[in-house]
Amino acid sequence: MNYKIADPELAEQGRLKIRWAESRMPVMMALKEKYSETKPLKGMRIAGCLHVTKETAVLVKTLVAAGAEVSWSGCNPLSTQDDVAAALAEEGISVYAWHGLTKEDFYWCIEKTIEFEPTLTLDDGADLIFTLHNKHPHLADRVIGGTEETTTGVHRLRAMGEAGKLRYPVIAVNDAETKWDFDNVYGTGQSSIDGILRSTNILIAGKTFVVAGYGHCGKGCAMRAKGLGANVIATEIKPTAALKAILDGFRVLPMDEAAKIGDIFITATGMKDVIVKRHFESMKNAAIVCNTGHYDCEINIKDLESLAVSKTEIRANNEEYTMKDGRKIYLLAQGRLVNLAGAEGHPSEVMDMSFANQFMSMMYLAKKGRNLDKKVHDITEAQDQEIAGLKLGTMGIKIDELTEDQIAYISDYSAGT
Ligand code: ARJ
Repeated sequence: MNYKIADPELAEQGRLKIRWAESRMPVMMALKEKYSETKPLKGMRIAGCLHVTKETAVLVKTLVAAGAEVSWSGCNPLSTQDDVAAALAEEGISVYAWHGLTKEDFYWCIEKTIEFEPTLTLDDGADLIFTLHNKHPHLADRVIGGTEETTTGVHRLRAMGEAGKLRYPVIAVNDAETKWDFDNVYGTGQSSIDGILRSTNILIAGKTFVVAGYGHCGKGCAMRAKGLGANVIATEIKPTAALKAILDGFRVLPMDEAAKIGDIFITATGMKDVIVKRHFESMKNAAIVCNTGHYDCEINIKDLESLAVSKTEIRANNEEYTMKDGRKIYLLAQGRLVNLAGAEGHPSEVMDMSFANQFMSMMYLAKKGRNLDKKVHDITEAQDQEIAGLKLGTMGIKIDELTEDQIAYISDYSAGT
């Protein structure tokens, strides 16, 4: 058996989910059709480590249609949609993922995809690249190139590249304009609120909503919470980001102050220990705490546990902690990505562009990866514009074009006032 999943019986439900995603991902469907004849990825063995969702299934099926062999694991213990995994396995795709993995299972799944001796890797959070580099350096040396989906992964891989430790080139999909200005902002904004609502069903209007981190993801959460009538407070460590939050109309406070007044807290920083013991100690009764960053270290759960006398799963993805003084604090999705563990991740429409970047980067690496330096590379401006153009086309939106005369004007340095 070339897969390990929770329940093969869920395949039919998974197939329908994927069909629904396909109906919202026109750029991916166009790429699939375009490359299924020529099969430019023929001969490539792609190992992927990325949330097993209906959108990811569309990416996997597009890679397979373009000729690749694929082996996949999830990149978070709580984000796998078991029905989607079943549908992929049914199609003969080698998938190792189920919801509720232990840490041991998590790495076992990654190891299974490494056994396949990939020529390309596709990561979200860089766990596959790290495992290859740390445990199987000889196999890493045979990899042509890889991609990385998310901010946290890109940060670490850039550090690794600068230290001369990368054994193959990596493309920073996250840093494409058609990824971080859309997926990170509008995707995270909507899906995080979706995760909060599914696990609480609270009224957002009138609540004090604290967003830790005003990067692309935090900005999206703040914008959508405001739209639902919340009073939004942002916390930051970076002066320019704090200023952006202020000029976007939000309050900025240190977390020590925000902790006392927030009703809902969401971390979107990529940093550990953003909410710790002293914050839990000063929170109001019934405060809700969750995270939308890649790793579950932003909220210090050990600190929360140390203050609690009991905990009860009060609803799915919602645990009620009772403090020694009787206050209750509610932790969503065990501090893991609330949008993927508590809901279904970003909507398909926005993943359409992120995954078009993944797909085109895989094609680029298959063709040119052997000639690239072993460091982190950005997506080209041409690829960004091509994907944005394709997306606009599928939306039936036309834009203007520069005339010859205008092109000459922008590069003319002799003209002045
Ligand atoms: C697969 C998703 C989905 C989804 O692109 C987003 C990112 O940077 C990740 C951080 O781990 C999550 C990823 N993402 C969001 N929504 N991946 N399917 N529906």
